[in-house]
Amino acid sequence: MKQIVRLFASVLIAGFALMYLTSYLNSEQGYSGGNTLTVYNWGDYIDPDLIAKFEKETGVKVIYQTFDSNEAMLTKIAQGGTTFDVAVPSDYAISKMREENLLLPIDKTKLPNLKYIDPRFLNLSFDPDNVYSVPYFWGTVGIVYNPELVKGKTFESWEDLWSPDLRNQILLVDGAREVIGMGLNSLGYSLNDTNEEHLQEALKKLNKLTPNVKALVGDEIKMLLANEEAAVGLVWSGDAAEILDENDKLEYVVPKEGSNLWFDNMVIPKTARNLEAAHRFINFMLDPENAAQNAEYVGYSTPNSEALKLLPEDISGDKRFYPDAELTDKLEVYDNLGKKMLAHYNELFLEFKMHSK
Ligand code: SPD
Repeated sequence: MKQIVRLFASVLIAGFALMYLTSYLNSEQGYSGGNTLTVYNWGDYIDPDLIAKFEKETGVKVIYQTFDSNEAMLTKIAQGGTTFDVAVPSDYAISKMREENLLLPIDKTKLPNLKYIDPRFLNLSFDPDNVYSVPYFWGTVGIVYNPELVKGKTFESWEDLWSPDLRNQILLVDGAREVIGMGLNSLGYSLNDTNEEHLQEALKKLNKLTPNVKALVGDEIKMLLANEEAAVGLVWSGDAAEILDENDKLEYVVPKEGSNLWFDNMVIPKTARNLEAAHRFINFMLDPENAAQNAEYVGYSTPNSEALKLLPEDISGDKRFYPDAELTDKLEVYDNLGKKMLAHYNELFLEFKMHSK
C-alpha cells in the first residue's frame, strides 16, 4: 500500500514540476496561451503599475519581455518560435519588419484612443497611413554632460567628444545606428550614408575616440551618469530626461551638426496569438491618462497630445525633450537601409567595439 502511495506522490510531484517547467519555458519563448498577452518591449520602457492596471481592467494576464536593441528584437521575431502579441520597434526596424512580412495590419476600429495622437507623429515614411504601427514614444539622440566633471567645457558639436581632456570619461549607448551615426554626423555625413568610403572614414574616426570611451552600456547608462561615474554620455533623450531628473547638475544637448530623430511605435507581430488583447492593450496605452502616467514614469516624450496636457508644465514645456519643429526639422530619421547595409552597419559597430576593448 505504502509503495502505491509513494508512487502516486512521485507521479504528482513530477507532474507539477513538468507543468511549472513548461509554463516557464513557454513564457521565456514568448508563448501566449489562453487569456494572456505577450508584450515585447525595450527595457525600462513602461510603468509596471500600468501592466497591473491593464490586467485588472481586462482580466488578461500579461507576459512581459524586454530587449535592448532593435537588432536583437528583429532577430528574435524573425527566427520564429515566439508568439509576441505586441512589440515596440523603432522607425527603420518597423520598415524592415514590414518588408520581411513580420507584421499584421492594425484594426483601427478597435483603437478609439488613436485620435489623441498628435498628427505630427502619424503617417510617417516608415509606415504610411499607420497600417502596422501606432506611436508610443519619440525623441532625439544627444549628449549628456556633467559641467562640473568636464570643468566648464560645453558640447555644441560632436567633435567636442574627441577632446583629449575626456580620457576614459564617455559612456556610449550600446546601439549600432547611434554610434556609427555619431561617427558619420561628426564628419558632416548623413546618418543614413551608405558610401563605403564614408563608412570607413567614420569607423576610423570612431576608433580614435576609444581612449575617451569608458564603456558601451545599456539601460545602466542612466544610473552611471546620474551617479557621476562618468562625465559624458551619448544617450537617447528620454534617458537624458531621467538622468537630469535624478541629478539636476547635468545638461543635455543635441549637437549642431545634427542628430537622430526617432520614433518607437507599437506593432502586432505576425505570430501574435491574441489579437483581441493586443488591440485592447494598444488602445489602453493610448488612453491619455495612461500615456501621461507612462511618460512621467519612464521620462520619454509622449506623442499623445491629450496626455501632454496632463503632464506637469516643467515636463511638457521642456524644449530639450519636447523640441519644436525648428530643431526636429534639422534632424534625420534612420532609414531602413536594407538587409545587407544594416548588417554592414552592425559589422562596423562590432569592429569599433573590439577596438574599444
Ligand atoms: N530604455 C528604453 C529605450 C528606448 C529607446 N528607444 C529609442 C530607439 C531609437 N532608435
